[in-house]
Amino acid sequence: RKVALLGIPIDMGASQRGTLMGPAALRTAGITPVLESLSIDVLDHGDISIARLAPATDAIPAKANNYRDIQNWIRALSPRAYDLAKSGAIPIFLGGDHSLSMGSINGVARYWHEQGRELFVLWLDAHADYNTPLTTMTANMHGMSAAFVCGEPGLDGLLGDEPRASIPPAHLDLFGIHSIDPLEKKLVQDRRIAIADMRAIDEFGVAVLIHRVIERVRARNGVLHLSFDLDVLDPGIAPGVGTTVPGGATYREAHLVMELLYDSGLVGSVDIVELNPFLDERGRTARVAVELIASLFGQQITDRPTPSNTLE
Ligand code: DIR
Ligand code: MN
Ligand code: MN
Ligand code: MN
Repeated sequence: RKVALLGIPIDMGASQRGTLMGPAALRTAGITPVLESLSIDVLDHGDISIARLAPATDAIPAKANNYRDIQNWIRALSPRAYDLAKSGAIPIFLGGDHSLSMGSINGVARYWHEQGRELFVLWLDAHADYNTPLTTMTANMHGMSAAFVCGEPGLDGLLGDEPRASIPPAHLDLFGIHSIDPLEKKLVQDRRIAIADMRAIDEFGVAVLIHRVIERVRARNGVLHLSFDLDVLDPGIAPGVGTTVPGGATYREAHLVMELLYDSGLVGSVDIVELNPFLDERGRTARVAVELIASLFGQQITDRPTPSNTLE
C-alpha cells in the first residue's frame, strides 16, 4: 500500500490565520512514521508552492475574501492532485484551511471520472461548507468548498484553464454537522444533500450512519474521498482549530468512523484540514489527527475480527 503526502499551507480561506502551519505540525506529530508502522510505503512530496501560473483575468466575485490567493493555490493543487491519484498512491492532502478541497477533490475527481469510476465525498465537519458567494455571511472561502465541489455556481472562473470535475450533490455526504447558516441550510435542503448531523449521530450512532454511506458507494462501485475537517471533533479533544463549535464528535466516535472506513477499503484519497497549530495546546490536536489517520489506515486495538471486517 502506498500513500502520498502533500502539504497545502494555505490560511487565506479562513478568518483566523495559522493553518499554514498545519502540514508542519502533522509531520511533527509523526504522520509518516505512524503510517510506516502500518507497513505503508509513504512518499512525502513536501509542501506545494504556488506555481508560476499565468495571471488569472476572471472577474473577482463579490463576497469571496482573498479570492486571487485562494485561486492560485487551487489552480496549482488540482493538477497535482490529479497526478497523485494517477500514481496509484492514496494521496493525503495536509491542510491548510478547508478551501483547499476545491482543488484536491477537483483533481481526484477528474482522474476517477477518466477511469469511468464515480467519486463520492464524505465531508466530516462541524460545518456544511455549502455556502456560495450568494449565501455566505462571512465571505470566507473555506465555507464554500463543498458547494464548489458539487458544481454550485458563483466561483466559476476559479480554476482558470484547469478542467472542472464536479460531483453530483447526490454523491456528497455531510457528516457530524452541527453549525449551518440559514441560506446555506436552505441550499442544502434544495439539493437534497445527505446529512448525518450530530442529532442523528446521537440517535443512531456512527456505525449505522457510516454503513449507509459505505453501502451507497459500494452499490455504484465508487471511490470515496474523505474530507476531514478537524473541527468536527469536540473542542475538548481538538482545540487547535479556528472555528470550534461545542457538541462535536467524541474521540471514540471519530475513531470508529475511521475504523469502519478502513474496513470498507473504499477510501481513495483524504484531506485533513483546519489544523491551526497557533491555537493548539502543545500539539494535542495534531496528535489526535495523526492517531485518527492511523485508524483510517488499519491500526486496530486488537486484531479481533469484527462484523464489518468479516461478514462481507
Ligand atoms: C461559516 C463557517 N459557515 C462560513 N464555516 C466554516 O464562514 O461560511 N468554518 N467552514 O470552519
Ligand atoms: Mn470545513
Ligand atoms: Mn468546519
Ligand atoms: Mn450516481
